[in-house]
Amino acid sequence: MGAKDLKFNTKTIHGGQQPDAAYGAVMPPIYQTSTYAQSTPGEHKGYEYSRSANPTRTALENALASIEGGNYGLAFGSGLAAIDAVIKLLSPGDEVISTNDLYGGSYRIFKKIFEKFGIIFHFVGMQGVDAIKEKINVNTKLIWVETPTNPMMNIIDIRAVADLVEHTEIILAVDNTFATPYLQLPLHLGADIVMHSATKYLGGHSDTVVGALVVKDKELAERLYFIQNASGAICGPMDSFLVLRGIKTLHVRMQRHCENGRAVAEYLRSNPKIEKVYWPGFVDHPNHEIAKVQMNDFGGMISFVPKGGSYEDAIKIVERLQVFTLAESLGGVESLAGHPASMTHASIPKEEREKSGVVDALIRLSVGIEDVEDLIADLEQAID
Ligand code: P1T
Repeated sequence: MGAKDLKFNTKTIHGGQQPDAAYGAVMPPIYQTSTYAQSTPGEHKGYEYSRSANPTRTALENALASIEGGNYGLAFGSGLAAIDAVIKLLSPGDEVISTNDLYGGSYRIFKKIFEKFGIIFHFVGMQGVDAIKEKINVNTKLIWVETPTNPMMNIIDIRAVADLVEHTEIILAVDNTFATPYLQLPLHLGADIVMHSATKYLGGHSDTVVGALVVKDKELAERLYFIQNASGAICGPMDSFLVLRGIKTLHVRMQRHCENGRAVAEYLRSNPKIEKVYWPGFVDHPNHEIAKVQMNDFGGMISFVPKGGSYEDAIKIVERLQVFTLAESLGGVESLAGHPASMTHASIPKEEREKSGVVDALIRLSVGIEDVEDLIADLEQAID
């Protein structure tokens, strides 16, 4: 049976993996080495220097390719390093169309790092393809989609965007951090590049910072590999090992994240002190129909606004939480709460972020895999 025929839950454990050649270790050893002995210059066992390749990173990259349904995986030192590599495919004068509701750090690298090198970024609402169509011109080289979006939980129709660029040279990249391949497979929906902050659900234990890219196309993989090696923002062997270990339980964790996410979203919606809950599983979520088609479930990320909420109200709630930890990040086994306006999205100017709904009172939850009764009781006491 070829690795490509395996079903998803089997791929998370076995995809791209073989017992280690030296002693049959079932988990790849952490090859904590910078270099590899050569018998004569240029003759070696497949590895010469760990920026170029490292066996533990190779094991992770193969696993990433397998679970995303791609052919090539690349692991980086962070999600932002992975994004950095994608933008380095471009040249001055090239244009990028990005969703206007996305992780603040992605916005920051686009605007504050790459704009000064002459790359032009357009931020548009991507709930319909018309806004994207309007911005496409001969200089458009990349469309950047994040879905569900961070933190507003909007859903972008990946197949519709892929159809729009199908017979063009425009690259479609999808940040799959919130959904993970358990919930959606962008490459199957027509995307060219899948990107991850593997720091989140793929790693799953809040113990490492890692980024990933997966592609199907060999030529694109070679261009990205060149950038990865030439720029050097690689993932180290210990971090590769941790994410690889995380991926092995991705499916069981995601199942529980989704179950708990649903219960917490429904609880928040039933609480009269809550004004608005953003979660794509609600049938009246504006993009619910797309979510139902392109995702297998709705995930464990939720945002909400307390009634009549102010900045201070939101801060009070997140400070009072006891089971939820107030922290940046998401996707770990433990539940986290965040205040986007002052934390993850503080790098986006206030009027920009408020346009996409990131108001001062918005609170974001990463619902973990604890007993959901404890999570709901914690929210109850903090909101009361
Ligand atoms: O933190 P890093 O591994 O570099 O990944 C950046 C990144 C990229 N894309 C999305 C959708 C993300 O959520 C992130 C990181 N996000 C957080 C740290 C956060 O709390 O939202």
